[in-house]
Amino acid sequence: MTQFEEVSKQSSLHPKPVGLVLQYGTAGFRTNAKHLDHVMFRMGLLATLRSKKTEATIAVMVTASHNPEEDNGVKLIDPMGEMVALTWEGYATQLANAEQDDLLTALKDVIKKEAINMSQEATVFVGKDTRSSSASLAQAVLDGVSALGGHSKDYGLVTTPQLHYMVRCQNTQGKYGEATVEGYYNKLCQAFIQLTKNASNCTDDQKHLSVDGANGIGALKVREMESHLKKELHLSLFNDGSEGKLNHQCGADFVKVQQKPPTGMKMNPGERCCSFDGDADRIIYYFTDSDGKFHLLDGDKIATLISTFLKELLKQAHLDLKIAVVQTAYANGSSTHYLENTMKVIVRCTKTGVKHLHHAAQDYDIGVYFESNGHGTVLFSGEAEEKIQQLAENASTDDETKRAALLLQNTINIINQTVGDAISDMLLIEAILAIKGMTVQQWDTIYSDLPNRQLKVKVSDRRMIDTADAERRAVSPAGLQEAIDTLVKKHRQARSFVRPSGTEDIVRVYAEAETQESADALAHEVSLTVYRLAGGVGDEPKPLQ
Ligand code: 16G
Ligand code: MG
Repeated sequence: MTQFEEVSKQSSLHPKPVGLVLQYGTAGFRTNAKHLDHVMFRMGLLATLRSKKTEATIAVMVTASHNPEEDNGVKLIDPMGEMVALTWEGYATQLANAEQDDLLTALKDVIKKEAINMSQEATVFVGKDTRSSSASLAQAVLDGVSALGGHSKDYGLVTTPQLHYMVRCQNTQGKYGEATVEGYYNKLCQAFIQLTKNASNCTDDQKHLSVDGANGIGALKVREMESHLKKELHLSLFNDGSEGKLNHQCGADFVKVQQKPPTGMKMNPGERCCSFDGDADRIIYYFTDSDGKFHLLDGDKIATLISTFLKELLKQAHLDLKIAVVQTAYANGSSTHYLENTMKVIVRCTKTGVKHLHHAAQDYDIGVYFESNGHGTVLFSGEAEEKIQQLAENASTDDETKRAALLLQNTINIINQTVGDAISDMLLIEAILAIKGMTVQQWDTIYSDLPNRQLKVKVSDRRMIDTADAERRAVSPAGLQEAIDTLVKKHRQARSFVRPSGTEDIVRVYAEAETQESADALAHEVSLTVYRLAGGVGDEPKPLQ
């Protein structure tokens, strides 16, 4: 049987529902798990082609992140652990939407366009989250890989960032680390222990952190990692999947959007807590104070903490490296103001979606990128890593410089540079707080967030809304931006923008202002404008209570 006959035969076992159209969105395909079997098989095929093309290992992750348990999704991971290249997102959409009889034609089209040598070997890593649909969907991916004669390695249950990490390790011949989950824990935890070993300011109380695992894969992996941390960090794990439902009233997305604690978590006043999302590539910190007030430390606060720490170390090490923070339009205005005016670091704003931030962060010696929702990491250029290493190893370096260089070196090792990683970010944040002897309350007061509100508006076709300037301005429909500008002027310290969601069939509205009442009112007024100018469906948006 030829390769293509095999694909034909196998694909009939993963038939596409006629007429179903899906799009490879911001974070891959994502929809109800019932509609995804054929997509998974075809992503197995596509990943095999991508592996042949790049002559490297590629990975496929089965997850729908913070979406409800009934949904699932899939993302492709490129050789260095980054998101798959843009042109291949297009191929993914074409392949997923080809009707059953047209699949071979669509496949051959990719092979021709990319001039793929079909006799080249291919290897695909596969991972999945804890959703009940994930096992059979991951099997469909594996079937796709074998139909095209590719090799596969099934990592089973892993977090999304762990799979990104494995690919990078594999394709750099172990230079980045060992391509096993055990290797991942060893590298990160060793770095954590090295970073915190001289943190004399740190009391036992301060070594405690409560973690909301969103009832997902992150919870399993935190459990698995705990033994590697010895006594250096005491974790209390909640929403570990033993009772509650995945992402249901818990997890990083819930906490960030609702601005309240997750259910299922025991919180004492002042205690440091964090939430992961459903595939553990986002993290959010928070605490309640003695008056019961909830304090959220989101991606912007995390970026500020990390970049302050790095900047101090660079100064102590006398290293002249260019550091920048990359944010999106969702970044709280106070964070941008603080970073630019007090910390005096370069701040860049990109469109929403990890790939955009990641890309921009690559332009600097050190690029710290975080979305407010808690997805982020730090990228070091090859040259920056080399300079830091030389300094750490140079015998004539003086004590203070050497200490700073060693801390920088271990910071590099604790970070998963492929993508945002809740586990790695958590360890880095915990290490920084320990080294600085800083409480979560002190971290929180670095700057005060402007009150803000996010709302959704349902419209008949969200593509009617087009944006420019990193999504900060709407260029269509006509009149929308002018209307927003007029509304913003009615409030103090206000800002608002709208954008079509890349993951849901809705338009998102963001507003911030001097007071919560003002932010809520502005968000509502802008929602109404979107509803009226962009073809809202259902009831008109109501004012917030
Ligand atoms: C996805 C993106 C995230 C982005 C979010 C926006 C990745 C891995 N994740 O979760 O970066 O913030 O989508 O969703 O790229 P939205 O377009 O629905 O607002
Ligand atoms: Mg996620």
